[in-house]
Amino acid sequence: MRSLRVGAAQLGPIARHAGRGEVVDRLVALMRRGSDAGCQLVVFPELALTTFFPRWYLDDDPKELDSYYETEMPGPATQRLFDEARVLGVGFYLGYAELTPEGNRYNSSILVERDGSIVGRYRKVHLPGHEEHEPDRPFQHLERRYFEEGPDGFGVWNAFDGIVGMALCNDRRWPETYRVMALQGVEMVMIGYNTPLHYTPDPSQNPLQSFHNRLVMQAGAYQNGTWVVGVAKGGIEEGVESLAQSMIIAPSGQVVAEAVTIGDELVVAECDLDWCKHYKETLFNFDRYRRPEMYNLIAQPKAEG
Ligand code: ING
Repeated sequence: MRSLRVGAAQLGPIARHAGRGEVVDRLVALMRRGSDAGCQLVVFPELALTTFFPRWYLDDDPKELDSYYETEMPGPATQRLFDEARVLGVGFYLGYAELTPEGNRYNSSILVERDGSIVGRYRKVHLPGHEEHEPDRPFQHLERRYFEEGPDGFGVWNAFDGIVGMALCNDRRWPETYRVMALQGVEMVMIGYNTPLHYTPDPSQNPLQSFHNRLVMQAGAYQNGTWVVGVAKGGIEEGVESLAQSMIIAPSGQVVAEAVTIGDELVVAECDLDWCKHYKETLFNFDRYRRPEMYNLIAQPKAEG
């Protein structure tokens, strides 16, 4: 049995002007709790170093906008987290806003092994929300203005004695996210998220946020025979109520552990990576049962215009 003890490190709100130091203190505290609980891996949320800044139109204050991005990873404020990982022998997934030397801006995550080395990096493929300022909204969701769509697709990495992959927030709602990684043998998908409870384009979805969160991650796990670790930044962040409900889901689709608060909380589960075989080698034996020649429409490029 290839057992991986995982900690879903849920965060409560991060204030608009919170310094990196106070945030990294919270991340280190959760990582230490993970270590004390015997975890080899701790999963943090999306944009885990700052408040969810795309909720505001920030073009009038480029200094503030730029302050939310990391130009180095690890950088001066985050080196401490990498050092702690190495000392404790605990790896981690961290969501953050990336500003590359070329000036590209991505909603990114990194995967760090137990020796503190960066194993992989992911840049969010599915960017929700809108591109232009919509002042009538109660709050903005300007990810499509402040990030570019990730150009690298969905990769997997050999780490933690298994095959692991990363996604971010809205990605979890798209079945292709899990399937592309499952076709590469993924056994655990890590997904950080910031999900407001209010969805301005269709408020009828508001009471269904919790149901939809579970639905998509449980389906993704079961239909691809993979573990899924979903980790929220939840609670009321700068006045916006955000879904918590971090959870760890088995390849069967069963929720094996979930958060019970809307603040900083560590949710721990023993994940047997060999459990994936029960589904990958039976119902979802892709080589035997999949009919890609019947699925061409799914991968057709979008019509121009
Ligand atoms: N957030 C949201 C998500 O997909 C959203 C977008 C907001 C969807 C509110 C539904 C309701 O969970 C991110 N960051 O992708």
